[in-house]
Amino acid sequence: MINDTIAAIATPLGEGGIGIVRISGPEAVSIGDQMFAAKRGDTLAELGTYKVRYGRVLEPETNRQLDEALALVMLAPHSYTGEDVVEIQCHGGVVVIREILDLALRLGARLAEPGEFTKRAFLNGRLDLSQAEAVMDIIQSQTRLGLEVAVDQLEGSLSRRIVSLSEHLFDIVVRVEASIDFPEDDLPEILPDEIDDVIVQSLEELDELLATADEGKMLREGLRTVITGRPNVGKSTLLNKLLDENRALVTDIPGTTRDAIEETINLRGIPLRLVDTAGIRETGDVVERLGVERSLELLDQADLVLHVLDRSVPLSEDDLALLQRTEGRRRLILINKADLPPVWDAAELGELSESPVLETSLVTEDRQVVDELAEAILACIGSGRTVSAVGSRAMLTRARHKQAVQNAQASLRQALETVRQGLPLDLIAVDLYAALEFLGEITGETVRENVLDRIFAQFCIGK
Ligand SMILES: Nc1nc2c(ncn2[C@@H]2O[C@H](COP(=O)(O)OP(=O)(O)OP(=O)(O)O)[C@@H](O)[C@H]2O)c(=O)[nH]1
Ligand SMILES: [Mg+2]
Repeated sequence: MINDTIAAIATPLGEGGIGIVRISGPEAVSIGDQMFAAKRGDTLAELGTYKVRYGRVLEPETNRQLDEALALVMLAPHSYTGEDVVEIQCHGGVVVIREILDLALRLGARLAEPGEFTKRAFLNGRLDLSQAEAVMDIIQSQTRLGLEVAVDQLEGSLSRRIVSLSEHLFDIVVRVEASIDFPEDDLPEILPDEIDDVIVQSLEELDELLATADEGKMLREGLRTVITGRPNVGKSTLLNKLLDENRALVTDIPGTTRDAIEETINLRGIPLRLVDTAGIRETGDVVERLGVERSLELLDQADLVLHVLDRSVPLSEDDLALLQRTEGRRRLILINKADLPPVWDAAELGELSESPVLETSLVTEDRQVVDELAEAILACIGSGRTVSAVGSRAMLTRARHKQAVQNAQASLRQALETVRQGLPLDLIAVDLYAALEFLGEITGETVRENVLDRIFAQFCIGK
């Protein structure tokens, strides 16, 4: 049972029109009454739920006024947290809002931990875990498409799928158990074929969900896209082109870029976190060498590699060695400077050119080049096809979801094998229960406290 009252600043700290201090818990209204005096003279306790008052925030110790504000009352259970909530909407200044929060804390509230309001909403059954996660995804969404997926998840798109699947499985478990417990009864015995069907169907549905995981993660976190290649091939030119802005320095001197430069672009709904890096080469220059080391580290962490080559100078061992380093990764090879006379062609890449290859010239003003690049990148990440069909489809947006689905599948496969080998039914029940437990992790039904803490710790303060 939650019995303390928490408070936090719910708006970003900075200067703005309004700032909100949110108080939630059994003492929220009484704390609110001790710090807020309504112009009308009535108390928040008298007010009732979903009511607002204009008035003054007063420090009871000194009777000094801290600000003019609105106080909003939302009583349990019909509030975000499911508890009594008071929101003080004051002027949005750093000092004023901190003073008001401090006052609430002096009056008995405890400073909320990150995500604690949402955690309470979850513990009070207002949201399930995947919906709680969606709240954070809405706040952090980087593109409209990412936002839509998050909103659908908040509305229960993923939960509904998981719950209906679980119900099917649970129904089977119940009947399996009945036939174990009362083998002599006249209960319609469950046939192995029927169990087989349900498991196969569940496995298929979970496969469908799993197929959304890469894209879901991509929409939420963006794709770490590292631009690599030898010096002077046009990496920074590529970054600028995709950004449509002269963000990175471009010169004809090899070794221009030293520090990695990161910018996010929206590629048809997918946030691409583009990193332009120092060109890779052996160098005696200390600063450049540090840049090269950093480039290689970034390259190894990339979700997508854009490897730029220069067609106007001979292909070198360095190019090939670097290409080998990212072999098998999600990669697009850009053969640049197609406007200049070529000194080699794509066939020389041999097997390495099994990655998608695009010949291009990045110096043209032609915007079509950007479209071609976008198409090539989308094709490379296997997107576009599914993204456009996202609709209100359930998606797995986190590694946690994916893991749970995979674990559930493993248990189901185990159960299936048991059925097919004609082994005793109680063995099936164990695996079906395990599968249900894994699925329950997604909605939070069976999740452990430490996992919960980890999830909510990623939230912002005041949410
Ligand atoms: N002709 C031609 N020149 C290009 C093209 N793309 C880039 N360049 C030129 O190539 C030179 C190097 O471009 P950058 O973008 O600075 O190359 P980089 O790969 O970032 O180089 P480093 O930062 O030194 O590793 C510049 O003079 C660009 O204008 C192209 O398609 N055609
Ligand atoms: Mg550069």
